[in-house]
Amino acid sequence: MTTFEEITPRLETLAIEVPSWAYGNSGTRFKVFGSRGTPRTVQEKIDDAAQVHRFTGLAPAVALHIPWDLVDDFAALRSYAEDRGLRIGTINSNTFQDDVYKFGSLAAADPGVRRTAIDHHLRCVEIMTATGSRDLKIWLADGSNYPGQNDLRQRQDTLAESLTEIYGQLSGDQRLVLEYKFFEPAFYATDVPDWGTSYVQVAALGERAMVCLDTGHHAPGTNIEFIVAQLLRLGKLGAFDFNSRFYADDDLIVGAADPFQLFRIMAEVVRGGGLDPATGVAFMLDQCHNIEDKIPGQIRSVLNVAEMTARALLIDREALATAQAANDVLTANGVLMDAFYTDVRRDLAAWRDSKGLPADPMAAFAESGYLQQVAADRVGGQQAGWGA
Ligand code: AFD
Ligand code: MN
Repeated sequence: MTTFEEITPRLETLAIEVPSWAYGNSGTRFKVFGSRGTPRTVQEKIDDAAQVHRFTGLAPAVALHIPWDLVDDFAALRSYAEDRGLRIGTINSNTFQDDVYKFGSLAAADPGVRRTAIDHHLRCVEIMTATGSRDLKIWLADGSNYPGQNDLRQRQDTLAESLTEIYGQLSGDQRLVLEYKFFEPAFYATDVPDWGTSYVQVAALGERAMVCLDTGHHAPGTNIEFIVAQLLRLGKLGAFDFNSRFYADDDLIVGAADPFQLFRIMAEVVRGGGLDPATGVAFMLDQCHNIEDKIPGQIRSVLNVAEMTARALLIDREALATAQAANDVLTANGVLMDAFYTDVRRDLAAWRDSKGLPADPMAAFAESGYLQQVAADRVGGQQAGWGA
């Protein structure tokens, strides 16, 4: 029987990256709701992100999105973040919001469009060097809405050529993580729709190209933890984009829609060695808080990941292996469910307290008055959002 005290050394290695864009206004294609105190600048987004780490102790990095977070001096921005206890994490490219990319970007048929998209990514690599970031995350909206619109096969070759040039610009321990999504905004075919396509593309590039798994990017019913197990086995799980969904890419608070699925995902992460920092898996959140307060939404997300990770670490692996080897179906399932049903919230509260962190981060943040303060301070200017 594994005790909570025995798992804390591994739990403490959890380092979640919060997304800068979660602090801006976001929404659906129907409406983006603003809220008082929303950041106007990337510095204010970093101020908000620092609150999540301050209250949880498990979110020491903030991922940036380019061009939304463009500044003149990224070395200065790196210092700004570090002065607030954060490092700048993954640099997310954006080739999904400019008119030039109407028919695709890195996979576009037009070589001029591809050049523009490649140059955008080369700029992102320059920024990575200034911020000390390890990962360049690429998510492409490239695809088609109607059969016949694109040459599906040719676009794979075209994409490979574009990625090869970008990959060639990486240096040191810099990596490229390629994210897949089965639909949206393209509705008939997406050029990187599934983990297999991402894997094939990154395997062709080299050892510093990895797959990014966004938990909201699968068809309903997909066994995501199987993909986690497989990518860890292949040494190609580079990053998660954590969120949860009921129907599509809803970008809701991770664990909110299905805590059991998050537990099963973390169980495969633990089993596959993904929790070991040396394995290099980035645990990023990729969420939009359209109707709930953004900072508490991020705090809740970090707490959900920590809670399901703790439960996954409590799985009695010896008993599980014995039952599996004996084809003892019900015992094996029971061992897993025992860990899932273990309420670790009091243990986590005591652990935080022992670290000088608030036992109840949500209540502590609410009592801090931070939201009221920024609502009073951040008057005027252009609130950050999807397009900002
Ligand atoms: C959108 C995309 C994808 C990407 C994110 C940040 O669906 O998940 O990672 O934007 O660029 O949510
Ligand atoms: Mn994502």
